[in-house]
Amino acid sequence: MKILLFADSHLGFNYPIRPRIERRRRGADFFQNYQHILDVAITEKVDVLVHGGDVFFRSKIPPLVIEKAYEPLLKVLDNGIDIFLVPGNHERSRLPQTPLFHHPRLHLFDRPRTFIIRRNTSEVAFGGIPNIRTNVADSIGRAIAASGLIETTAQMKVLCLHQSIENAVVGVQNYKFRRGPDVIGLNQFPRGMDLIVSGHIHRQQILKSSYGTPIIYPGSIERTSFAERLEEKGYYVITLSEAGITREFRPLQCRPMFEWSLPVNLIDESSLLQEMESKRGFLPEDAILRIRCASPAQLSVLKIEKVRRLFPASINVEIAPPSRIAAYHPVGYA
Ligand SMILES: [Mn+2]
Repeated sequence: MKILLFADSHLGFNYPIRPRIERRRRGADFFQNYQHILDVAITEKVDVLVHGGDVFFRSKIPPLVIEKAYEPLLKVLDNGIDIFLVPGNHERSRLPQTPLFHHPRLHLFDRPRTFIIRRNTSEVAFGGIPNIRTNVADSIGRAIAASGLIETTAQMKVLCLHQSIENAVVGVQNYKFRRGPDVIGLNQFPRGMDLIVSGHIHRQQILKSSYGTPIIYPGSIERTSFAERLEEKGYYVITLSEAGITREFRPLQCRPMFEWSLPVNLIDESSLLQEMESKRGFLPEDAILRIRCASPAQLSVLKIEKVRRLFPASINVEIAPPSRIAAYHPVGYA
């Protein structure tokens, strides 16, 4: 059985429906990679498509974005592909309703539950749990038991989640999740699972449970924050067979991110703008740029509209406060 696994598409991110100001936004990049993945699922005739959660960027989504996200799934379903959706934290563990949820090949983990997929002689059980927002360490055991995955008699068992798991790594500083109330311990997964897949962590990586089950994070399909600027983005194509599991990471096209730090000695507007002007030639034309101020004084003197005018319209520009002011938070998952 061939599975395509992706997660954290965050559709609706930087996708204003009626923008007050016309400028390049990043929202279309997310839809583009999303559509690319659905096209691959169809052309490579996968059996199953798993979305590990955070389909959408937030829980209140404009109807247009909901429609744009769900509409292309119908073609996937009509090609005989089963789709599994794990509600993530960004959709508050619930996805917006759609008539698609009544399609016999669309399987939603709206509560802990298990679906069995049969292809020729093989039989794979997919158990899943919607995102548990607090105290997952306490409740994950009960949730897995409630899913019915443990006692199913299918040949192979896949567990689908949207959670932080012990030893997962995020961010440019390689922050590593240790055990805690909101983290699942590697010894909390039951024996007898063949594969565990999860969304939530935006960096693609593979962990192993205490029983040796591979845990695959496909990562997000685009960079949602600068903490992900060094990460390759993509999805997995996985085959399950009696001989075992093979997996292949496929990269997606992503726009490059740059962070500039302004020299601390510059404080007046014109010398700051001049500094940016002298460096802009080093950027590729599809860059996403963050300009980091060295002091609160620089931040107060810079006007974003003026700064944006220095760069080609194809480059996204934002200004950030001095990094010591912003409290450190392990973004790069969310
Ligand atoms: Mn996410």
